[in-house]
Amino acid sequence: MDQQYYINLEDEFGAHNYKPLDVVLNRGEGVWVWDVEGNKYMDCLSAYSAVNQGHCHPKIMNTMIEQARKLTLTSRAFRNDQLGLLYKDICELTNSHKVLPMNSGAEAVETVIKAVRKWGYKVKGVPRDQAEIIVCENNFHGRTITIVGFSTDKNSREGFGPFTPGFKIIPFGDVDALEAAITPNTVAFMVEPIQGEAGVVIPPAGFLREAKSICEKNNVVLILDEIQTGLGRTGKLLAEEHENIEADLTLIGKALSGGFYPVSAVLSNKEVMDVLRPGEHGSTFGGNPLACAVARTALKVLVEENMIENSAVMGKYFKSRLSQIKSPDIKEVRGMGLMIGVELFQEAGGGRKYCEALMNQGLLCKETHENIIRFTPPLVITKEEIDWAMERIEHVFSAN
Ligand code: IF1
Repeated sequence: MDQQYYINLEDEFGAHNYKPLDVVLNRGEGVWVWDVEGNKYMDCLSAYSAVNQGHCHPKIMNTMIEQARKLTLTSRAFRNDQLGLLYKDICELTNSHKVLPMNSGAEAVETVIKAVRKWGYKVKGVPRDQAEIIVCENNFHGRTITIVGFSTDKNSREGFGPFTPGFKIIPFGDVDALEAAITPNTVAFMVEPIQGEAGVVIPPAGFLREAKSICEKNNVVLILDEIQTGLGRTGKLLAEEHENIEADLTLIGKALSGGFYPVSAVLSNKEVMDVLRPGEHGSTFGGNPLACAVARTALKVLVEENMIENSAVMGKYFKSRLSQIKSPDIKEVRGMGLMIGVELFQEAGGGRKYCEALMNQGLLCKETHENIIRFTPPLVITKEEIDWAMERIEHVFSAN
């Protein structure tokens, strides 16, 4: 079947909440994917950083198959032998004290909102139903009603109200605004170390460190959403390491399973988590043995196969090569590790055009906010593969 057949099926029977590039994929290996007609592409999106370990990593795949043969789901009504092992692995790797497993990133965000509110009432002494959480402009934390309620993006929010109260919005990277927004009812400040959807926006150096000290001073919980920046993407296991801090609560997801399966988790280095008692929170699939086994191997290969160091080294190389492109369309190249954004001038006519041209050259990436092209390949990418990509990227920028 040619691609059009599958595209027509999606158009006819599917919801139209996405506008994907017209490439229909059916196979992946490492940084490469193939479409149904056999064309090969380099994946420079990595499923929004969920396949940091590369497509169909053989060791993760093996674990998935082996565990699927044994036991997949018990619910949390009973225990399973993989859950405690995953907790231990995560805690040892990240220095956390407690882990709460969920499935999607949005669920991890919802979990943390519940936890810090409860902590506010039980521990901090905030009056009932008065808890406030501070978030940033241009945030992206997911798609649930509560989460889109504190989004500042029109598309994400418009038409979905009424929303959950209790959120205050400050400019990203502004410590003075953070300090000014804190009241006795503030329970938490939640922020992405680098804003992904906003267009790979890096805050001023020192922002997270200062935010941490302001939070500490005011007995406010610092929550870092590392669902996208975590697990090697920025060249460190967690992006917080660039500023030598530890958040009170950290959210991870996406690459926690290497893209095999939705697995997310809330990590806690403070006893906020202990306020959640039996019956107050959970999920049918959260912490299931298949998810835990897959996540354990996904973390293991990330570390053992030096993907985090590779992200740092290759990210630097990729960014420097991109910075050398001479094009009147490019306004800025920025990024950390293999989380790189190329911002175009308004006059360039939008990133979509470039993404389509790159697709025709065999390179898949995705624009964000019209004018920013994101390059976030799997962390297993080699120098030769970046050179291959750069030939195509340079060609497309010189042709336009
Ligand atoms: C879509 C972007 C990436 C996230 C952070 C929580 C979540 C995400 C920092 C929710 C999810 C996604 C979802 C995806 C597009 C995407 C994205 F373009 F919006 F910014 F990754 F780059 N926190 N990010 O980035 O996690 O519930 O989806 O598992 O199509 O909505 P989720």
